[in-house]
Amino acid sequence: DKGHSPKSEEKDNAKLANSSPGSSARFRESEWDDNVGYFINKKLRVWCRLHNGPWESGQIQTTSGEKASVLLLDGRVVTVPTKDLLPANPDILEGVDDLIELSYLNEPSVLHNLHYRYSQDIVYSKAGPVLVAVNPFKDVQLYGNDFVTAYRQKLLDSPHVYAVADTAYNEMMTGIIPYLKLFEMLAVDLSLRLSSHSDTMTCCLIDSSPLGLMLFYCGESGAGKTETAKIAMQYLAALGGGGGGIESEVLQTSCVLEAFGNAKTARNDNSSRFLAQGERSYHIFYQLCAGATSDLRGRLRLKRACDYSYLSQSDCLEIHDVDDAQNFHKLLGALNTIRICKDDQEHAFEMLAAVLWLGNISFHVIDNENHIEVVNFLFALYFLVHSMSCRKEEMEYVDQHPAPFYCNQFWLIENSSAVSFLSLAVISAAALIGCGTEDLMLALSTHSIHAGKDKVAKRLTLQQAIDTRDSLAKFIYASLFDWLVEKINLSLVMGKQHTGRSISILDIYGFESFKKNSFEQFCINYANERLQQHFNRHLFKLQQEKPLGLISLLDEESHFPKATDLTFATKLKQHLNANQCFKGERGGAFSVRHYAGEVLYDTREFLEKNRDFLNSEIIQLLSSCTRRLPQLFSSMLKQTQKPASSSIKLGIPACHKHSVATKFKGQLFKLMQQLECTTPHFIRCIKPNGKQIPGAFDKDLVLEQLRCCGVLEVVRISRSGYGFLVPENNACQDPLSTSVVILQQFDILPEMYQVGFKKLYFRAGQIAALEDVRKQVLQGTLEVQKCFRGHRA
Ligand code: AD9
Ligand code: MG
Repeated sequence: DKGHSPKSEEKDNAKLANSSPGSSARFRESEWDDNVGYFINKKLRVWCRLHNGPWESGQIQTTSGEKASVLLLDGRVVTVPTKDLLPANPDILEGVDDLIELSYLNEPSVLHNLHYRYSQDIVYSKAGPVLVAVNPFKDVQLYGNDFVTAYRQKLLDSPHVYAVADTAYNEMMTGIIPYLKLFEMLAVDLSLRLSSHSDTMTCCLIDSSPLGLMLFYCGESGAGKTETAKIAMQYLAALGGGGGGIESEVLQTSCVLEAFGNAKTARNDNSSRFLAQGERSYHIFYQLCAGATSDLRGRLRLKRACDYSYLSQSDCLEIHDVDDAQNFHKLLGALNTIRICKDDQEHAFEMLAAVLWLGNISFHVIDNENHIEVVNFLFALYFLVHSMSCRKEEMEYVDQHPAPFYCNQFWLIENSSAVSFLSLAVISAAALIGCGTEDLMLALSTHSIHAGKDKVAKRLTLQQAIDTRDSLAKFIYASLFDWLVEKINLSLVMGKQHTGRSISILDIYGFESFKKNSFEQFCINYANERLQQHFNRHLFKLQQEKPLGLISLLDEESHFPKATDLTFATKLKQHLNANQCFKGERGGAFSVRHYAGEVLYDTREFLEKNRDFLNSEIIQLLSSCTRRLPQLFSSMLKQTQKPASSSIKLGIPACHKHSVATKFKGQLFKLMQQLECTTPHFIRCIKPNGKQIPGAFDKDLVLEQLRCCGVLEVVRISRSGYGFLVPENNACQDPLSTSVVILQQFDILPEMYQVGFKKLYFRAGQIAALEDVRKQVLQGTLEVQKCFRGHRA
């Protein structure tokens, strides 16, 4: 019983600790005056802050008025206002497993505890019911079979993902939760990161029956959600027997899903989803370009990653320490393990190559009104060199020079009709998709409008053509991803016996706040906001905040053909300025106060990204093509079949029934419904520094994350005593009398307890009864939370 007496001595002062909740925890001056003598007498440590700087550890020497002189650890003696002092925890509580064990829960104490553990590579801590995982950014010796066994056999009980996974597993096996179904759930964002276009989110379900248990990850981008999800899956796979079987298949799915679903961003080299220089599109494109065998390259007409404009425009083709070619081979292995057959693999690669080739299709403006034709001579020289016999030196020359170079060359022979239909990009894309080259060119450059009974083809403008091309590319990629998930799910359940029980793992993209934030960040942060609300509802029983209604306004404006980003910004300001979480900013900007901080959004491209329309020509093209993957487009096309007549009247090439934001919202809604039927296990991932380096613990950054995600509140609630159960007018008595008042108030009979000098002794069962009441009150209303926020303890 380590340090029982110091602890209980400290707890005599719990009144102090309990009276200092709220993010800016501090004593009320009167209380500090009452207790400062105690701190001096016992030489207890305090936290002391100089000129709003970092909190430092020290001991109070003397006080006069509202000032105290404090001896710091480094020997300096400083004089500070008492409001800049907070009680520190005794040494015996240094590095406790669960933050709720701390006598004082002020921010410097919590941060110190996490930092103390982190410096010893103990990256996991508990905060009451929540596991806090601080990203080590290096390999830590906490995983592997020995640890799995130790946690399974309860030889280890320190906080760990394994322990959370084990609890979930036990709950599942003992059937505490009825109606469990085998399935696995991953929410993966599906943005095709082309020309910084928009994101959508898809949930991958191995079985769409009701959710059982949910391991639930939250945290900023780069905090470690995906890695933690994988560690949990490792544990569960090991429990399932390890080698072979569904377990290893499940593990291999993350390799496949990551290749197709993750990309390098500024915050994370493996972000579960392009915006700026220095970022990449999905890993799979680079892997394919780097790792495909020469046979496959030939069949896919594949070039190097730098030859594709979708990949080359961000000036970032490689990631430090990542071997794309090697990862491609790992991916092939994983695809084999999860039994995606060679034919299907080949077809999937064809679709990827088609997407890359689509990106290389350029357009040529042919009149003053910006109408275009497809630039079908872009790669003509290249094609000629390869398809007709030409000198060897010419061929080498062409091979060594990237595409844009030819583009310039080509203007010279632009008028030659011999080459005008020989664009390698169009030809390759059409061949890979399985449609005619001319059909593809027509679909990308025109759209038909109904004039009475007639259909008239109209040329698109340059921007419309680019949008159409990019929408097609995104549509193919999104369909491919959906197809892949379906394949994985089928493969995992095929021929297996269902136990009817499941553990689900949710891993989403984390909260993002960059210098420039656009539609993508808005969607990502909106999703995180919803998940935070779920967390709050579950742990605090908090009422949901009133929604902003921003998406409805965006949709309204997206359907209005004359609307611009600026009219959208003005509309937002008109409608939302009264909302406390919204602020209209200068120009086309606005900011939203999210749970994790205020984010400044730039409305540029919001409307365009939200529309993301697939025009009827493209839909027809896809329905008529000899698809290599028959299932690939079918389900996606179903959603887009009926062109919205209103948009046709308006003459815009629009067919999607729903905007990106509306679809996104719908998917989130479905996810939230499923979450509501699970028993959640929350894991909060914390990013200790912004540089992705091991060892560095940026206290401000960590504190920011702890504050905004509610971890500090959870700790306070979890460990708050019974004091708040007492009516206010009884609260000022000594602890023992207060305790007796509580017992009387909740009808605990006198014969059920005995009052000692410093302690109360209960007969069996009484604590449980009292604990029940406490829980009910705690979870009952927000009022209670306010109650101990309001310093009534
Ligand atoms: V995002 O919202 O998808 O952009 P995540 O998923 O939160 O983000 P991720 O899991 O990808 O972050 O972790 C980022 C990097 O941190 C990883 O690539 C690892 O290099 C590093 N990391 C995270 N957790 C661990 C760990 N337990 N051990 C070692 C880790 N390294
Ligand atoms: Mg991730």
